[in-house]
Amino acid sequence: MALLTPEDLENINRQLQEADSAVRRVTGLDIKGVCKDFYGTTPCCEKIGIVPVTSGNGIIGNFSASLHAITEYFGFDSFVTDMPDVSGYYEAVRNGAQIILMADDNTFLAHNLKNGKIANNQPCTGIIYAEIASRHLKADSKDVLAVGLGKVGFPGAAHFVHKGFRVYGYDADRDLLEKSVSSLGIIPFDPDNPKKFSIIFEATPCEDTIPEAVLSENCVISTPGIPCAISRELQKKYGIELVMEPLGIGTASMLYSVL
Ligand code: NAD
Ligand code: 2YG
Ligand code: MG
Repeated sequence: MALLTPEDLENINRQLQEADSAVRRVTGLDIKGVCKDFYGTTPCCEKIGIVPVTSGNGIIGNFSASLHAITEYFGFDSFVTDMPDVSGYYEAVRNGAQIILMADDNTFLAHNLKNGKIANNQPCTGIIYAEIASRHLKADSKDVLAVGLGKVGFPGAAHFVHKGFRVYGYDADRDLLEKSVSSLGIIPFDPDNPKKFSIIFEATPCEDTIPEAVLSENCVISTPGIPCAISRELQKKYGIELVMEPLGIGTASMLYSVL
């Protein structure tokens, strides 16, 4: 399990601004615009309670503070509870939270207490990064390469399939690749027989997962995976448009999905 580190979340406001600019260049809309358009929802003064959780590996420095910054960045009214865990949940509800955000090592959820809707970060992240890539204004075909088909990558790949893209999928785990091929009808990507793509989606916890042979000039790589899938050198060489941010895009997707 790949957990965030406090270093991943440094300068979260700057990371969000840069991601917003990249999403605008790729899609013509900002992150909020894509979420609004995709989920068909608009915030309406929902108050968000962020509850730190100590179980398992415990509190991640910067995590709750980053969620606070992210929710405010997207225009929500939010607060972090003083107490963690069950006491924090109680505090959040007593202080008027309509949406609860909290995460342990396995599940990061958003729960709207008014309408009962609940969201899980992994599928919400995969889906929104796929949605952003699918809107690439300069895509030259409906072909997509999806690398990493785990808890984030599989829902992302499924989203491209539902939108009518031809998805070439790859995962280092052969069983998982087989499962994705049979359940989604995607084409298994053969690294020994590569082709070029203008849309690439990556969701692995490893670096350098995208071989140079698949890169086309000005392609989009939309990747929630940490660390980055592609070296700076290759980004520059191919003029790659990179959509990558450690927490905010996925959180926006969760929040818009429960409105
Ligand atoms: P997961 O373990 O469920 O899936 C990762 C998959 O990547 C696995 O199936 C694994 O076999 C595959 N993989 C590993 N190395 C590979 C390689 N070199 N080539 C191809 N496939 C490879 O993990 P997950 O929950 O899907 O998370 C994926 C990544 O996304 C992690 O880095 C996680 O921290 C990150 N994440 C980011 C955000 C965000 O908002 N940016 C949100 C959630 C998760
Ligand atoms: O409250 C806290 O500070 C901790 N209990 C948060 C734990 C979050 C663990 N999850 C992760 O690190 C991520 N894999 C999921 C977060 C989504 C964005 N990358
Ligand atoms: Mg994100």
